[in-house]
Amino acid sequence: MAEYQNILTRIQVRPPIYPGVALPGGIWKRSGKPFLNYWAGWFGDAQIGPIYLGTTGVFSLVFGLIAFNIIGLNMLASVNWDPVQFIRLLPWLALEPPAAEYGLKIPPLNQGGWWLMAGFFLTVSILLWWVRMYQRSKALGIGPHTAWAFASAIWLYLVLGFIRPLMMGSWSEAVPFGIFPHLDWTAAFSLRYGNLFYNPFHMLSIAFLYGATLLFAMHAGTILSVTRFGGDREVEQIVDRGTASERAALFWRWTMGFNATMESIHRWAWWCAVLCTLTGGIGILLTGTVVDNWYLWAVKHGVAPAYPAVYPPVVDPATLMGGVK
Ligand code: 07D
Ligand code: 07D
Repeated sequence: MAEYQNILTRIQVRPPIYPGVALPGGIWKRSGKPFLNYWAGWFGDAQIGPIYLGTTGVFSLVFGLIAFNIIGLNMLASVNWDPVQFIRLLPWLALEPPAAEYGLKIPPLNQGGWWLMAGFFLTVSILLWWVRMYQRSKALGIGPHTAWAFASAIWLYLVLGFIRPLMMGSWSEAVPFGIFPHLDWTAAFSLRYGNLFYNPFHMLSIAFLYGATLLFAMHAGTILSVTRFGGDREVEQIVDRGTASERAALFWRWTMGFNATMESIHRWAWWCAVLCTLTGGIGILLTGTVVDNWYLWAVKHGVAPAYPAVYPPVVDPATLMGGVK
């Protein structure tokens, strides 16, 4: 039925405006007068605000804005402060990390110093936002599951831009800021280290990425398919079995002989998502530090066949280049 095939929320939930439970004392209050918004109601809850920023929230935004400005102004400077070229060329503009010759030293501002500074502010901002998520879940008396999932993404981010460059002894190993430049970095990284496809942790990360997508499609599809029986009101369904939840479970048992439970599906999804960046970070950390060429590694361990002898032998590029190790 067409009415069940809409990407937008079909029911506008418009209860009386509610500011949330009373806050214990403290210097921070919730800010913003709450109001109902019709468009917000299409995507989620129609009520906007109030928001609780708190110390970590305010500082996270301040640090994030500083990083954003450093990156933006450097990009603007790179097109001679021309706003038209800035917008036209934005996807190609970059703030690059220092060159290899600087190692881990602090370079002049316009030779990577700005990159280092932007990275510092962005990292502090992201870490403060993590603390804020953790504290807000504690304050609400709920589990810190979202904070730990975010921590897994932060782990990959820190490996890419901080931990691995430290272990390699050079900031030049890190990712540049920029839309296409960071894609160029990703492709170059794979080529430099002998094809990331042969990195087993890249394989795991991909399996969890695909797994998370598949599970989300299955779960979201299942729940939407039983909204006509109230299945989207999951809490009630858990205590009040027999209708939507039961049908959702039976659908999968009849389709593939096994079904998740209302709880387990969320644990599966959480682990798939978290393990994607967790294994990914391990894979990146091993690259260049422990394994220099994933293709040669794969040949050595019987994963990939060696190129036939008719071709000249494969030479590890690390032995040819004046790298920074
Ligand atoms: C939908 C939630 C909203 C978030 C959005 C992203 C910025 C960046 C800053 C111009 C799902 C906001 C974007 C704040 C603007 C400047 C300086 C999340 C949603 C909409 N990437 N990546 C993108 C980041 C890495 C790779 C897009 C960040 C690694 C590939 C966007 C990081 C590698 C492709 C983006 C990061 C890598 C992308 C869409 C940090 C290996 C794409 C992201 C902090 C993992 C895709 C043009 C998205 C694209 C894409 C942001 C790291 C590979 C610009 C912030 C170094 C192959 N990346 N990325 O929707 O279209 O995420 O690129 O680590 O094809 Mg990336
Ligand atoms: C980046 C976590 C950090 C993000 C944070 C968010 C803000 C702003 C703003 C809301 C994404 C900060 C947010 C600052 C918010 C607003 C407005 C998560 C991030 C903290 N790969 N590959 C992966 C595939 C190839 C390469 C992972 C597929 C090639 C490199 C993933 C293919 C080469 C790296 C994956 C493929 C290559 C990866 C990323 C196919 C290029 C990584 C997981 C089909 C030629 C990263 C171990 C993720 C990794 C990674 C998928 C191919 C290079 C599973 C499907 C062979 C260098 N690749 N890849 O969740 O972990 O990222 O590798 O070809 O570093 Mg790959």
